[in-house]
Amino acid sequence: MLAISSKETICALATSPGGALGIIRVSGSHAFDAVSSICHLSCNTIVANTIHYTHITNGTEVIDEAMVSVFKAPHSYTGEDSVEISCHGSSYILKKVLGLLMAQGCRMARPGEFTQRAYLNGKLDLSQAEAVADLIASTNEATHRLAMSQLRGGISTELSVLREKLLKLTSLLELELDFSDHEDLEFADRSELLQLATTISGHITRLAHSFEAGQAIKQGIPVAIVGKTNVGKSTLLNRLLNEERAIVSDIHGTTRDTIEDIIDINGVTFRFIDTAGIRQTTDQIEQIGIERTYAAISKARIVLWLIDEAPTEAEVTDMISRTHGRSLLAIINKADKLTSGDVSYASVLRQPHLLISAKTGQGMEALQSAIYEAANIPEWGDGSIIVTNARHYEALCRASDSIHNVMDGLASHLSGDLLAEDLRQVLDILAEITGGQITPQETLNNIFSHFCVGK
Ligand SMILES: Nc1nc2c(ncn2[C@@H]2O[C@H](COP(=O)(O)OP(=O)(O)OP(=O)(O)O)[C@@H](O)[C@H]2O)c(=O)[nH]1
Ligand SMILES: [Mg+2]
Repeated sequence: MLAISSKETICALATSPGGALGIIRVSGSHAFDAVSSICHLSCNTIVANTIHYTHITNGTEVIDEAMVSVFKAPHSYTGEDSVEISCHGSSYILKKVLGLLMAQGCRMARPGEFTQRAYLNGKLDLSQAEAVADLIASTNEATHRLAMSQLRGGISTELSVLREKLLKLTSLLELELDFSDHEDLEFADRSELLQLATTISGHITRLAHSFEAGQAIKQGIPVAIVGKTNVGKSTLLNRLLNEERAIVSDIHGTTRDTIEDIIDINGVTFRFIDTAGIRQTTDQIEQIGIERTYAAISKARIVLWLIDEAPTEAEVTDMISRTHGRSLLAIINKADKLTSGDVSYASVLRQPHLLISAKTGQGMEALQSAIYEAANIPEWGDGSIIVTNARHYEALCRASDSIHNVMDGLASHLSGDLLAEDLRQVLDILAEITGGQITPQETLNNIFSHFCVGK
């Protein structure tokens, strides 16, 4: 079973060093006694969920003046008796207070141990516990919202909808099994069952596919800036970043290697990749740079194809085929130099395009909106769930395989009891995500080891 001894009382610094205040957390059955012995409070008898001013002392001298919050089980983050001591942020004080607590029998918490206890005590399911780590690591609006939605049970709710559908399918199958002797009785026919299984499979696939978007949002959506040499790719990167990040010159082939940097647009992080200009070359190094440009295209979700003259039909076809499966935005640069007599690009490009001047900044707002739109970020609040966690994704892929087995079995008239076994497997796999299923200790250790100490 889940082997974690909550008899051990743990303590740790919950805040980053260097701040004005430092908060020390203590949790476990001995927490009240331990804290009471280092200050002038009697945590066992004071009213739960209250905060108190006190002196932390080693018995002979006062170490700090502190505020102590007392939470009685089960009404605490961990579900155990817990105390939070807000001290002054001095590293000397904090070390000293932790030392006093350890002298009272507490031990230092491992990374994520407070949250692990919260999970084991049923305060959070596993996916919510994982969301806590994401919430702490969130750096912008998008990652914050994803973590918050998961913490508030977004994926758990979605999975319980799936579970309902799976249980319905299971019960229909069982009905078939129960009455299989009565050949004259009609039950949900197999095509109906297959239809239900297909809906479930679609639902699982949709969730699994959202992982790619989730990963992109977490790590920054990759946007490759590509095109021929000298079209102004590096100028565009610098303009977007508002700094002279890449070298700009009128010499063709200035950029030899990819250059990356991140920019937030509407609260979402985009990772822009300036690349070596595409042209025929005998220069070996430049050729390697161009290979990297193609590699950047294959890893990008959005490709900004910069041009400063009308491309040929062949060039358009080549770019469309290279960017298959990604959002391609054709961008005509150097608008400041264009005259109304210039070539009509529209017919050649075969797709919508934007007109900008990386040099003067013309069209940049429209470009940023187009990039945001191309990222296809689900509207917040429309209820769509985005999977951001690799463990959840891996489980969803396995669940998808198993539901496909069910579908194949239904199509090939496999016996009901074998089908029921596959269905049970799908249910078990989905339960792994929220931790409803007994989760192996190794998996738990792996999940919580990625937390910071004190959480
Ligand atoms: N008039 C005008 N010139 C521009 C504009 N954008 C870039 N340029 C100029 O075009 C030249 C090439 O710009 P770069 O940004 O180095 O072009 P690049 O596409 O990165 O070129 P490579 O790195 O060689 O592939 C520079 O002289 C820029 O000043 C623009 O919007 N208008
Ligand atoms: Mg360049």
